[in-house]
Amino acid sequence: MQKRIAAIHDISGFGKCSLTVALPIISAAGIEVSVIPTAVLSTHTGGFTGFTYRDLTEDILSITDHWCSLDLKFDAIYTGFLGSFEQITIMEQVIGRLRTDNNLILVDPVMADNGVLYKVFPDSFPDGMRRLCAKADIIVPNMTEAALLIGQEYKQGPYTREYIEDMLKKLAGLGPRRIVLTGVYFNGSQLGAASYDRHKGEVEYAFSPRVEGYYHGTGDVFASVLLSAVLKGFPLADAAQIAVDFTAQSIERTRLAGTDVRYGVNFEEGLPMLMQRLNIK
Ligand code: PXL
Repeated sequence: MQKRIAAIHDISGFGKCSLTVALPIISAAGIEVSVIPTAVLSTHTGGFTGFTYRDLTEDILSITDHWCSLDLKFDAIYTGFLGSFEQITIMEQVIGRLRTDNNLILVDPVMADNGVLYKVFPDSFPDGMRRLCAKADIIVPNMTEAALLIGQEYKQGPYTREYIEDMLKKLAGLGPRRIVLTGVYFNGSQLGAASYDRHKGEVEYAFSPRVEGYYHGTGDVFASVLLSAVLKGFPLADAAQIAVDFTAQSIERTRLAGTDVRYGVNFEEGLPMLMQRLNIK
């Protein structure tokens, strides 16, 4: 049967991130996506000034309740960028209402990058995010978000296996069974992700050649592919490799085109290859 995901992120009109990335990627994977927009912006907040920002905090629970009244069921709940601190508590309620015995809760704790918390969020945001992560089956933090979640100082790489594995275990200690940590590297030539499943007790790595430059929205591209592959039945480490490759190729395509890094990555031209890799006939 076709799978169905509830994606709960902002919609930034321009700049390819959150819902404008999650929708096309998950749909291309042959999975139905329903959305709850957390905020509507003219662009994302990374590098643009003067963006519009409409907070939709008040709509989230009404949308959820309407869905519940229709008895809609979701194979996964996928949360990303939240429009306000209050939305963290609301997201816990949404998860409480939409959770079933066998659906998957993926929380992407979108809040920081490159060692700094996004300036739209208060300093207390990581505390709230830590509570939300405790409700998740899978979390996909980058290295900055991971450090904030476990209350550790952010360190730039290259990292050691010991450092990454210690971090993964501390993250699993927050509650989620499975962690996929992004932005992991042991040398200058490769970049990727580390996955950890608490039940298996095993850390697995997925790398791809590093592409220079900081491109926006890549975390959302990564998480959307990862979740699609997991719902398609791929083991977590294989799903992470598919997501690392797809994200790195999207970045490389964008770098070759010389596009403004704020405009997001050209993931669209990679979708046919992704569909093949996910075995979509
Ligand atoms: O890609 C993460 C993200 C999502 N949504 C908005 C953002 C960002 C990162 O800056 O600003 C609105």
